[in-house]
Amino acid sequence: MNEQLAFSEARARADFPILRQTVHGHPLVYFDNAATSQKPRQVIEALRHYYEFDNANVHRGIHELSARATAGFEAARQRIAQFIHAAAAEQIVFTRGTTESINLVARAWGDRRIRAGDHILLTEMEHHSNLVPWQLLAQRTGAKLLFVPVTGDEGLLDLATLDHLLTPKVKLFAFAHISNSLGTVNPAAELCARARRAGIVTLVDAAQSAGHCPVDVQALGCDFLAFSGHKVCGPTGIGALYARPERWEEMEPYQGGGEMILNVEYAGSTWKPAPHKFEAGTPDISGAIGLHAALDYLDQIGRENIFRHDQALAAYAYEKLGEFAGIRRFGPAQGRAGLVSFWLPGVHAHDLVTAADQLGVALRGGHHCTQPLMHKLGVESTARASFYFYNTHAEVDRFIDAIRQINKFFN
Ligand code: C6P
Repeated sequence: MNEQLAFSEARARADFPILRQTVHGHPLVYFDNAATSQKPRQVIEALRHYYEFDNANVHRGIHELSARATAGFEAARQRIAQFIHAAAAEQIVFTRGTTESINLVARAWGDRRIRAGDHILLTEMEHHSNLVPWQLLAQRTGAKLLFVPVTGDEGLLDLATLDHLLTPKVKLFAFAHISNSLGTVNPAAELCARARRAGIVTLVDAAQSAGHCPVDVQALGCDFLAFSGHKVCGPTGIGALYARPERWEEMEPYQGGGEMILNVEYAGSTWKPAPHKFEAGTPDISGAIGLHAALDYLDQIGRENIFRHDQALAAYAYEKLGEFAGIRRFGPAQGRAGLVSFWLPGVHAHDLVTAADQLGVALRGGHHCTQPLMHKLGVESTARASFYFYNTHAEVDRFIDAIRQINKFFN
C-alpha cells in the first residue's frame, strides 16, 4: 500500500487488463482518461454475466429472464441515484451519455420554458455538448446566449461578472463542474445557489467530475445534472440525467415510442410519469448493468481518494512541465482536477501526440470540443494528459521524458 494513498494503485491496476500491454514496444501509459476511462474486469464480468445468463427485454415479458433483466436495470437506476445522492430513483433518466442528457433538457424542457428574448447563461469554457444544444434552442426560440468570461490561461471563471449576468431575463444557467480543457474545478454549489436566489434553473455538466470527486446533487442544489458512464469506468452508450421532480413535471416527452406510454389510441396517447416518460424504446440494459458494477467499483475505492490521487498527479505533471522553455500550461496552478493541458512552442499538438504515441504514451491533442475557448486563448489546439486512479507518478515521469525527447527533436 502506498503510504500517501488510501488505496493501492498496484491493486487497482491489476483490475484493468487493458493496461497490461505494450504499445509500439513500450509499456502503455494511458493518459486519455478525460476522453474515456478504462474498464475494470468487474465491469467486463458484469456484462458477460448479463449476456450469458439474464439477457431479455425489460418491463415487457412476464418470464424469469425478463424479470431478472428488469430488476438489474432498475437496480442500476437506484445505484445511480445513490451515487449522486438523488432523493429517489425516479429522478434518474437513462440516456446515452452527457451529450444526450443535455440535448434532452434543451428539447424537452427548453422548448417549453424558453421564449424569444430570454437569456441562457453558459460559460466560455463549455464543451460543445453544453453549447451547441443551447445554440440550437436559441435558434428555435429566439433566445440569446450569454457567457461567464474565463480569466485567461489560468482558466478561472470571472465570478465578479456574475451579479451583472444573473438578471431576470436569464432562465437557465448551464456550466461544467470540471473543465475538460483546463482542469478548472468550478464552485458548482456556489454557482447554483447564486442562480437559485435569482430564480434561475441550473444544469451541471458533470462529465468530468462524476467519477473523479464526490458529486451530491442535493448539496450542489442543481436542477439538472448530466454524466456519462464511459468516463466513470462504465460501458460506452449509457449515461444519466438527474432532474428535480418539479423540473421533470415541466417537461414534455423527448422521444415517442414503446415503454414511455400509458395508453395509446389512433387519435393520441398519454404518457407514463418520469423517468419512463423519457425512455422510449428498448434501453441499453447491459450498459446500465455494467454502469452499476462501475459505480460499485469506484465507491469501493472512494471518490475522495480518487480526487486526491488525480490532483496529486496533475500537480506533479503541471510542475514538471514548467521545465520546458516557452510552454503555456492552461488552467489554475493550484487546485486543478486530474488533467493538464499545454501548448509547447514549435510543436503542433497533433505532432506531439503522434510522437508520444510512438513512445507508448496515449495523450489527446486538439481543441477538445471547446473550440471557442481555444480561440479565446489564442491557440488552435493543446495537448492534454488526463489521469485516473490507476495512473502513477512513475507514468508521469515517463510522460515528461517523452515530452523531453519530442521537444528536443522538434526544437
Ligand atoms: N469530453 C474529452 O476528451 P459524452 O461524449 O456525451 O460522453 O461527453 C461529452 C462531454 C460533455 N461535457 C464535458 C465537460 C466533456 O468533457 C465531455 C466529453 C471528452 O474531453 C470527449 S470530447
